[in-house]
Amino acid sequence: MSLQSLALALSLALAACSGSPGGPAGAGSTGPGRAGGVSSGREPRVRLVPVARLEQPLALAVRPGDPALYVAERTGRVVAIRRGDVDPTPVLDLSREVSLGAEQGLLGLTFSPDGEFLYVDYTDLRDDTHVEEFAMRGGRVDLSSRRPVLFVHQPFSNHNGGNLVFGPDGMLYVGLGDGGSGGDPLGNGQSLSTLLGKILRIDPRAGRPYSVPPDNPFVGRPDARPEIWDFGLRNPWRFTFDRRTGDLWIGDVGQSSWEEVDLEPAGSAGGLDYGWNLMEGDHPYAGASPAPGLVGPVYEYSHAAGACAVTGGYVYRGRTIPALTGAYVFGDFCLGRLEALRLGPGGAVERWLLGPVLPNLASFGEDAQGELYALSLTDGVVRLAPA
Ligand SMILES: [Ca+2]
Repeated sequence: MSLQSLALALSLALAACSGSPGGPAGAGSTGPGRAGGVSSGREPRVRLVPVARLEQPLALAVRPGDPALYVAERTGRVVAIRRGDVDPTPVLDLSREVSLGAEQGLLGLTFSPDGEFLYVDYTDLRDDTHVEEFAMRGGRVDLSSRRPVLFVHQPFSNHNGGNLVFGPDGMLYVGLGDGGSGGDPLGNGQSLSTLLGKILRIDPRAGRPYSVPPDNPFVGRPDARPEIWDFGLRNPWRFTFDRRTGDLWIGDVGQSSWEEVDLEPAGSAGGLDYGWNLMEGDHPYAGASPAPGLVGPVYEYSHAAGACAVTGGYVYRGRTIPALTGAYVFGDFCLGRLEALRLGPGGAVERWLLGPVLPNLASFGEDAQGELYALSLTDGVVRLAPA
C-alpha cells in the first residue's frame, strides 16, 4: 500500500464510521467554539522548520539530560534524532511485532521521569494492546530488560488510543480508545469494568507489572477497575500535561460529527466522565438527553469543512514564540491546519489558525526547552518557529 493510500485509509478510519461528514453546516472556518471566539488578528503565526523525514512518525519524547529527540514510527521503530541527524541505528525495533492496519502500530512512547526507562504502546499481530518497559543504556534500549507492563485485549481494530505520558505526579497515564467499531457498541466508554475508553493512571516502577496508586478515584470499588483515572472517552488519541500548570489537555476523537478538546485542571482527583457515548462533544449521542455529571469539552468543532479527527497537542511553554505562551496548540488530521486556542473568563474560547498546513497531521511533540514539534504521517517531523 502506498503512503498516500495508507494515509487515506487511516484518515477514513480516524474519521469514524459514518459515510457522511454529517455535522451541522455553517461552522465556518473558525469552528463553533463552545463559547464562540474569533481570531482578532493579533495572535501569533508560526512557520514550520523541517527536522527529519521519518517513516510515519506518531510520537516524540525526550529524556532528562539527553538532547536527542526520540520518535516512534508507526511501523515499529523508535529512532533518535541526535544533533539534528537521524541516528541510523534504531533505539528499538518492534517492526516484526506490530500490526499495521489503520490506527494500529507503534502508537506511543515516553520516558520515566528519571530518563532510565522507555515505555512504548503498540498493537501486536493479534491486534491487542501492549505497554512495555525497556531500560535505557547509552541512548538505546537494553533488549534484555524488556518487561511487559500492561496488556489489553482489543475487540475491534480501531480506536486503540496509545498515548503514554508521565504526569507531574510521576505516574504513567495511558490512553485507551473505546475498543473500536463505531458508536461504542459494547458500551465501554461508560463502563467502569473495562480499561477501554479510559485514561489510566498507574505506577510501573512501584510494582510488578505495575501498581495502582492508592489515591486513584475508583480504588476499593468492587464494580470498577482501579487503574481508571477518567472515563467516557472515545479515543483520547493525544493528551498532554501543561508543564507549567499541570493542567491535563485531552484531544478526544469524535464519531461522525464533533471533535473535542477536554481540559482537566491540575489538582483534579480524577474520576471524571467525559461523556462518550452518551454525548459526542456537547451533543447527545446514545443518550436521549445530557446526563448530569458529565464533563463537556472546553472546545468542539464540527466535521463541516472536511475535519475528521482532532490531533491533540500541547500548551506552548517554549521561548522562541513568546506570543504563543500559554496557548494550546492542536490540529485536525484531515485538515492539517495548525491551530491554537486560549480560554478566557467564563470559558470563553479564543481560537485562531497559526498559518501552516501539515498534511496527515497525526501528533505533536515537546522538547526539553518547551519548543513544539508537529508530526505528519507523510511529511515527517517539523518544528514550530516564529513566522
Ligand atoms: Ca466528551
